[in-house]
Order: sequence, then C-alpha cells, then structure tokens
Amino acid sequence: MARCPVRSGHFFEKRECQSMSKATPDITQRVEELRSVIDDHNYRYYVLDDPRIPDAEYDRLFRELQTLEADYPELASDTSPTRRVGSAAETSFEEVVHRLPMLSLDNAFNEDELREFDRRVRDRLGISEDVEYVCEPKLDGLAVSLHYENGALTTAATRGDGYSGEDITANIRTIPSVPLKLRGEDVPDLVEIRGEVYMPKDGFEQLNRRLAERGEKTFVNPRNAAAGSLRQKKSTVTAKRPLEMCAYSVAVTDESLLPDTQWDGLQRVQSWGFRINPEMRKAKGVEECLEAYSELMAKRDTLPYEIDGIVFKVNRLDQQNALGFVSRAPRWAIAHKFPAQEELTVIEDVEFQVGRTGAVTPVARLKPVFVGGVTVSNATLHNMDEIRRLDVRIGDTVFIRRAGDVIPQVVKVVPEKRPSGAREVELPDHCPVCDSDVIQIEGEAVARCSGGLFCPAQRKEAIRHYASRKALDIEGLGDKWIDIMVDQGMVKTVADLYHLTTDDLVKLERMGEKSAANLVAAIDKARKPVLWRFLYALGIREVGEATAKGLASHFGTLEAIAAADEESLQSVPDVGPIVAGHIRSFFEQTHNRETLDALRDAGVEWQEEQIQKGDKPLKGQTWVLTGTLSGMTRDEAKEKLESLGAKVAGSVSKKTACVVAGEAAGSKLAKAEQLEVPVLDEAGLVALLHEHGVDAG
Ligand code: JCF
Repeated sequence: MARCPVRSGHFFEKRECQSMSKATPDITQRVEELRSVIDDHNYRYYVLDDPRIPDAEYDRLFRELQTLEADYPELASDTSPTRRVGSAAETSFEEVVHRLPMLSLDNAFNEDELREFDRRVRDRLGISEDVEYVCEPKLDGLAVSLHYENGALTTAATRGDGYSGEDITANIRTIPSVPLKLRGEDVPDLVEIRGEVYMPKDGFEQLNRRLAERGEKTFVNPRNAAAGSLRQKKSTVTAKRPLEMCAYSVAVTDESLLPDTQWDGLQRVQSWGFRINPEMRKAKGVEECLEAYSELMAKRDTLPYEIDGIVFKVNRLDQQNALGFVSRAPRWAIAHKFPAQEELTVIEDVEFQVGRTGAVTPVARLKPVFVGGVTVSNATLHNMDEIRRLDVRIGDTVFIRRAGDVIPQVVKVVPEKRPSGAREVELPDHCPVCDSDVIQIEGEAVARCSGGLFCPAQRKEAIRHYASRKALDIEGLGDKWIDIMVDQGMVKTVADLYHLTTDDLVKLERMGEKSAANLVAAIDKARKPVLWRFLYALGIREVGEATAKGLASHFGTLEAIAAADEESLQSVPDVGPIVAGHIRSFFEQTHNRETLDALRDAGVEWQEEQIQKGDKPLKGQTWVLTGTLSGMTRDEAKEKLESLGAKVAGSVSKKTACVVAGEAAGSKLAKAEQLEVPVLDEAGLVALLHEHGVDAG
C-alpha cells in the first residue's frame, strides 16, 4: 500500500484492525468533511478559477476520501466528488421531453441587424431610452439542460430538437465543472440550469494528439470533439475527455425565488456552484453592445475556448417576459456572429515546396476562400502521412480552418463532393527545384530533397534564415532580393553576402542607389554577431534559439562546438542524441566547413561567449512578459531575462515565478493577481537587470 497520508493516519490504523466494520461517527464525519472540503476546492478551481491548494494536496484529500469510501461502502453517495469517473456500462440515451422547450437564438450577422434588434426591443417595450443588456461570449459547444431536485443532479439532457433530447446524465456527471450537488442555503427544491458544454482549445489539441498517436480518428474542431465525447456510450471514456460546462440560464417553478435580472440570476447560479462566463458584462444601449462586440472580437484568439459570436440578452426579467417569444426564439436575446473560422473550398492543385532543411512539403492550392477574417488560397498539408490520413485528392471539397494566427489547415474532406476525376497526390521522385532525388527515410513522415545546399531552394532558405530577425537581423534583405540574388548566381552561400558591393546591387532591377547602400551597410553591421545568434543563424537542424544559447554558453567558442563529440554535446540542456547528431553532421560536411572559412575570410567575427559556470540567478524560473515596455522591446526583455537563466513563457500559471507588466497590461496581469504571482513593473525589471549586471538599455 502507498504510504499513508499523515492526516489520515489514525483512520488507516482503525481500518486495519476493524476492516469492513461499520463506520464510526468519527469516520462518517471525516467523510462528510472531506466531501465538503473537496467540493470547496473544486468550486474554487473550476468555477472561480482561483485554486487555493497545490494539486498534490488536493490529490491527497481525494485519495483519502476514495479509500474511506472503498472501506465503508455504506457511506456511498451519488453526490460524492469521487463519483465522476464514469461507468463502463453502456448508456442508451433515452428520450427526455423538455419541461420547457430549449430555445435557439436569432442571429445578427452585422451591425445593422443588431441595431434593428435593439429598435424592435424598444418599440415593443414602448421605451426610447437605452435598454440594459447582458453580453456574453457565445460558446461553440452543445446546449444542455440539467435538473436538480433538492440540490442533487437528477437528469441531464441534450437540446435535441428543442422539444425533446437525449438523457446524457451519466456522461454529464463526469464533467468536473458540473456540480453534482448545489452549494448554499438558498437552493430551490426544483431547478433547471441550462448551459453550454464545450472543450477548451488546449484540451482539444491534446486529445487530437492522443488520438492521432493511437492511429484513431481525430476531431475536426473542439465543438465536434465535445459532441463526440458526450455521445460516448461508456461514461468512463467521457470522463477522460477535457470537457467543461458554463451556465447561461436558470428556471425554477417559483420565479419569486430568483432575482429579477438575468445578471443577478446568473450570479446566484454561480453561487450554487456553476461556472459562468468570466467575460460576461453589462451594456447600456446598442452602442455599448457594439463596443462589447469589438472588444470580444479582439480577444477571441486569446480566449482558452472557441466562440462563434456574442449573445446579447435584455437584462430585466420583467422586460424579457413582456417581450416573449417568436416561434422558437426569444424576442429578448440575439446572437451577433463573428466571422466563421471554417469554410468549404476546393483543392485545385497540390504543389511541393522545399524548405531550408530540404523538407519537401505538400501545399494545397485552394480556390480562394474568406475564412477567419482573411482570404486564404494556400494551406499546408504537412506531409504524405497527413494526405493519407485525410485522404485528400486534387479536386476535393475540403473544410479549411483558420483560427487565430495559426496557418490555415485542411481539416476534413467532404467525400460526397468528390468529383469523378479527383486525382491522388503523389510524392515527386525528384526535387521540384533542383531535380535531385527525393528521399523518404523509413519511419519519418517528411520527405527530403537530397541536394543539400546545391539545391537553390535550400540555399535561399538558408540565406533567408541567416538574415532573419532572430538570427543576424539583416534589414532590407527580403525574400524577393534573396530569390533574385540566388537565381542570378550572385550569392551562393551566406559568405557571398559580405562581398556584395553597392555597384553589384544597383545592377539589379528596381534596386536604387540608396537601398543598395543601405543593404551593404546592413550586411556590414552583421559582421560581429554574438556567438549564439551566429550559431542559430547557421540553420543546423533542430538548433533553435534556446539550443543555440545553451550551446554558446556551455562551450564558449564555435571551434569548441565544432570539435565536440556527441556525448559532450549532450551535456547541454535540451540536446539529446538526435540534435547532437545533427550538430556533428553539420560540422562534418565539407561545404559547411568551407562556408565557415569563407565567412571568416570575409571578416565575420563571432564573439566568444562567457562560459556559464554555476547557476544563473533566475535558473529554473518561468517568467511572463505582458503589456508594452517603453525602454526595450519584449524580445529584448526576453533575451535579457533568458541571459539570467529564466524561461520566458506566454501564459501565466501557478508555476509562474514573476510577471513583468508593462503599459496597458491586460488579462495576464489580472491572472497573475488572481493567482498571487509576483508582478514587476518596468522600473522593477530594469533594477533587477542592473543588479545582475545586465545592461537594461
Ligand atoms: O454560449 C452559448 N452558446 C449560448 C447559447 C449562450 C446563451 O446565453 C444562450 C444560448 C442559447 C439559447 N441563450 C439561449 C437562450
């Protein structure tokens, strides 16, 4: 048996001598106490987003309760927090007739339609002043209805056709943010809560990764994943799916038991133990609704879940009642939709591109389609495995998805729309750029051009990478010029850049004297890079910024890195056998050694780096930067913090050591305050950097 948690020590002793005996009042009391404490922690965690104990402590409490419940079966309770693991029995999804129909929402697709909605509301109410609305994100999930009797969850149903749905109680019970028992003293005997079950974006990504690893079918989007998870016959499967629920409405038999606005009603629902949307706000009049729309739209990509619009509801319930319903939608609510993040289009062709490392990547050429706010005409298909997984053919109609800044993805083929002439995609035998053989290594998804730096595509990419912002940051050396210079044979390797003269450059079409001089000056500025940047700029496979920094500070000179064997390379953090192998083979290739010699001859001097001995002051800490700094860019601040050993992450969690909040810091700062993570302002950051001898600009 695992070591007994200290807190429960004496219960274990009792159990050993009185095993399977009746629970004593002590034990009954402890079980009740544990349930209540765990419910409280769940509430803080899932509803308030404000956990108060470390996960390990929570786990100990939870295990103690599980052990006691196993030993004293007579204490079992359906509302115990341990009862969320689901059951392997198959559910049959019986029909449930909704006591009150589950309404849908009318949509407004633009500003005018929203203004008309507001005008209709005021006309019907016979008022000219501004109406107060509650605004909340419209979650992209599935509507559910939950019934509670005397505070305990009795049935949960899907929306179905609005009049009757399916009984999904067993599955709903596994969702941690759905209370099995309502909290508080003011719970009416009968309550119906409606809300949306959804899958947060990160949970969706993880689930799809897990499914793909097991060779199972992945889900197209978080909504389908949520739907698929709720439709599982075995609730043990649903229990493993990262679902959440957010409440948006409440009904009780006796309305006098509820506050008289939508807003206050939902606050009450929250106090009973439900998650309500933290972005919810009030708006007075349609102009403020439009503001709420723009603000939410700007935040859309940073929210941890997908939304497809914003819902506006008249706040006062007496006004809602006066407005009533038309057919199946309330007259007091409307959904103002955001641009869709998924659209259908046709794959007109599939071409292959060659990247810096020679990876031959299939790219779908699409019939242009407006999705996620931009017109998309290309989408990567990643590799041949992906093409097989999706079963994509040229001519197919596909779902294109573009959410946030993520590159557009082909997520699904519509098989019914496949034309008879649809062509299969074939990996070319020869590089489309240099005609060298394309090789596909067993067990690797990517195919590669074997031409190395003889391949102009790889040469161009190598130069592009060398000049990129995080590498040597050569301003003015854009893709267009690199293409021309390589195509005309002016530049074969990065070393050739340093020999370019203004006279050479002005010969290029549309290159003026001034741009030519600026470019020569920018290249000249890139003659004395710090070691890690230079190393990163070389474009060794899988040597990113962080690895380059690690190598530079461990070895101090390029010569030492070039001479290191695989074993000593692996003493650098994040360098495993594969990366070590890439580094070795880079330095073993003659043309790379020649390029390095040529760079040296061209006067490029990479700076030696201080070899880091002992621990850096911020080693092991994760920092987060947010808002605008006045004295440095965020990238500069990141670099400086990293030089002190910190990792810089994009989001705040309990594990964040410190948040640096610049001007106009937003949700990350709020999150830090909520989680009680220390916060530094810019002056504090500058002071800290000075203290550790880092130049703070
Ligand atoms: O988040 C949602 N998808 C959502 C759907 C939010 C709401 O407040 C809703 C809804 C569907 C119907 N309210 C109604 C009345």
